Amino acid sequence: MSTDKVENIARVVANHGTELTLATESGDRIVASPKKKLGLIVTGDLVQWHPEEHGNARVTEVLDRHGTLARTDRLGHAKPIAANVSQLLAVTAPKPPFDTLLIDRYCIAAHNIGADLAVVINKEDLIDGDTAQQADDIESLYSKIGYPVVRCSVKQDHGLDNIRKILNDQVSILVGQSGVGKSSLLNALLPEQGIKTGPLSVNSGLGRHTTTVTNWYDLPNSGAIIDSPGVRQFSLEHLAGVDIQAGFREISTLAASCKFNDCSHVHEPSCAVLDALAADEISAQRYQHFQQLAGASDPSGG
Ligand SMILES: Nc1nc2c(ncn2[C@@H]2O[C@H](COP(=O)(O)OP(=O)(O)O)[C@@H](O)[C@H]2O)c(=O)[nH]1
Ligand SMILES: [Mg+2]
Ligand SMILES: [Zn+2]
Repeated sequence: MSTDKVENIARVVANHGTELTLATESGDRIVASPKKKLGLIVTGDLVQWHPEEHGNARVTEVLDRHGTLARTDRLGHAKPIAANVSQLLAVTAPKPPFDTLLIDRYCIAAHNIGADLAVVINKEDLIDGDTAQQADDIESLYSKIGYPVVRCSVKQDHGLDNIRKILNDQVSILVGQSGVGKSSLLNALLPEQGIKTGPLSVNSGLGRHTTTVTNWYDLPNSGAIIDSPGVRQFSLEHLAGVDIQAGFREISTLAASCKFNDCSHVHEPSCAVLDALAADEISAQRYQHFQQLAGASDPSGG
C-alpha cells in the first residue's frame, strides 16, 4: 500500500525529544518523528504528517504559529516552550511565597506574544494573618491594571468554576513557580487524566519536579490547557527594553506623555511615569520591577 500522498493535520500534544505525540483530527493519539530540518517543534504546534510503513508516522511540516511562549536559554536566545498560546494563567500561592516579580515577567511575556493573562491565587486555605494582606494587594494591583484575578483552593475545591470561565475558548498555559499547584489545578479541572502532582518537599518548601514534559489537554467544552515544566525559571533577557516597557501596560500608557521619546523614567524632567509614581497613581512595586527588568534586558533586542 502506498501511503506517500496522504497528508493530515494534527496537534502536537507532547514533545518527548525525538518523538512527538500528536492528536489527530479524529481524536486519536499517535507517535510521530519529525522530518529533519524542521527546527524545534513544540507542544501546541499544528503539523502536517503522513503515515509510514510499520505503523510509523512522519511529521513533514509545521504550520504557522501564533503566540509562541519562549524563555531565554543559556546562550541568551529565545527558546520556545509552547505554541499557539492565547492566554497565560499565572498561578501564585502563599506557599511557596508569593512572587510578584515572576508575575510581572509573565505579564511581559503575555504582552509580547499577544496573549491575555489572568492571575490565579491558589491555596486560599493556607492564607493566614501574614499572607492575607499580600493576597489582597496582589488582587487589587493586577485587577486595577486590567488583568482578571481569581482566588481558589484546589485542595478545598473552591473557586474552580471561576477558573473554568476564564479558560473557555482559550489556549491557556499554566505558569508559575514550582509547587504553587499548577498540576493539581489541572487535575481538578480534568480529573480523568490522572496528572502527576508532587508533595511540597519539607526542606525547600517547593514542589517536586513532577512535570517533565510540556503537555496539551483539551478542555471538556472549549479551549485547551498546557502544563509545562519550562516556566519555573523564566527569564526574558532575549527581549529588548521597549518590549519590557510594553509589558508594563500602565507604565507604557504613561510613557507616551513623557517629554522625551527615549525617557528612561529615572531622572528626566517632565516624566509622566515619575509624576504618576509621586502621585501614587501607579504601584511602586511595579515601577521597581520595571526598572529591574528593563535594566537587565538586551538593549539591542538580542
Ligand atoms: N494546601 C493546599 N495545597 C495545595 C493546593 N493546591 C495544590 N496543593 C499542593 O501543593 C503541592 C504542589 O502541587 P503541584 O500541583 O505539584 O504544583 P506545580 O509544581 O505548580 O505543578 C502538592 O502537594 C499539592 O497537593 C491548595 O489549594 N491548598
Ligand atoms: Mg507541575
Ligand atoms: Zn518618563
